[in-house]
Amino acid sequence: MALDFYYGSGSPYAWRVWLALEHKSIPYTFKLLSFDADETETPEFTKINPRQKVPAIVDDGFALYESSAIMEYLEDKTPGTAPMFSTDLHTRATQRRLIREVDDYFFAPLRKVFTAVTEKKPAEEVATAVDAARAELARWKPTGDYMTGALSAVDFTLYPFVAQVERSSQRNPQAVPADLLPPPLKDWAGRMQKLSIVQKTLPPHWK
Ligand SMILES: N[C@@H](CCC(=O)N[C@@H](CS)C(=O)NCC(=O)O)C(=O)O
Repeated sequence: MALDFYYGSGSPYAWRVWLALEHKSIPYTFKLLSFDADETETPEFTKINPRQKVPAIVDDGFALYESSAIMEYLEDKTPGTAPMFSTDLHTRATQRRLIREVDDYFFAPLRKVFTAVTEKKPAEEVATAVDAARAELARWKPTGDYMTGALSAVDFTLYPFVAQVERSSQRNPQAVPADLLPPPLKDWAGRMQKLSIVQKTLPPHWK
């Protein structure tokens, strides 16, 4: 039976789970919730995720939220099909570490840039946020075609944030400079963008 996948357009956390579902070819029923209509706050959805956030899944009556836990669940459900984590002990540990680093360190400086731009803060404030973001972005270098060699859950976790940087820079080049992404990350993002699973899962409101 197909699992229910609760998604909100533009959520980088929900996007990573969508990429994982597509990568692993796990059948799912797509449940698009509207943030504008507060559909994450309905009593029905609150039973699935009391924190009222997407993504969430319900698989054969089992409800799970938190994107990285969902990715691990999907991997454990069908470990042999299109793996998202390495079987090598050290690579797998590194992948888990990088996923934590995306959530704990990568996004915060970028959020400051997005906030400074959308709230039309003074140019100086935007520039300070951009410098801090550059320092974080410089840490991220793929070790092969993808972040840890083969395509993995790390790429699915990181890409939605990087795609957001590229989109912001196209829409607002004065505030978000085109060279904000360092070359290794830009090249990797170009490879990611070409993947059919990425094209299929672009946030609906981006299209
Ligand atoms: N730590 C959570 C974060 C999920 C999250 O923050 N989701 C946001 C969208 S990006 C959300 O659903 N917010 C509810 C709302 O804005 O109504 C995860 O990894 O799943």
